Amino acid sequence: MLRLFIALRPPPAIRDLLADAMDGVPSARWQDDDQLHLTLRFIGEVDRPVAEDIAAALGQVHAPAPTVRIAGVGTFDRRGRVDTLWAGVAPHDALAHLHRKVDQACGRAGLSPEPRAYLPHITLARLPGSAGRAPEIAGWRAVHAGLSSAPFAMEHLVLYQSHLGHGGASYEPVMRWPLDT
Ligand code: 3AM
Repeated sequence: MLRLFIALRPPPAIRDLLADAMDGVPSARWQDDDQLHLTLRFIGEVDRPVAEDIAAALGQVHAPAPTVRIAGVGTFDRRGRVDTLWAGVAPHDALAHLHRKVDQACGRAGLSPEPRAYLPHITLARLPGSAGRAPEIAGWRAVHAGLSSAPFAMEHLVLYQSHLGHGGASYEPVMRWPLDT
């Protein structure tokens, strides 16, 4: 089985800007440079023939390469505790359009549509145990609220394989397709 997801990869200057926001929360497991991505669609575990159908369907996607900028930071909570720190991107329309196209391509490969609302973000850190870290997390959000970049284009759709390990996941780009520029 292959654990897959579809994402966009920010360019190096943007990854450097994001790395500058990776500080000030002692328990955070900050993402390495090669882990930084913007997820369009999480697929999960599929066997190889399904992966091949997904790749074939993604190869048929035609959509403009989204141009976005980094816009602030945020957090995801699970069961009342913050488990993810992320950077926002704006505007959302081009990403939502691409997300729909990718979701439709996944549908053609036999996957069900994504049930959750799509909130574009770039994960900066996982928090394995954030209990007692609320002041640091609030401080981090306040310091980086104005995080922003010039507009940049993400020109490739990337199919990633996720390898789960003890120190967190590593992400391997397995195929990529150019978007329209
Ligand atoms: O882009 P991020 O880092 O937010 O959280 C996981 C990561 O997203 C997400 O897929 C990306 C690559 O692992 N992910 C993992 N399991 C998931 C699930 N069951 C999931 N997204 C939705 N449902």
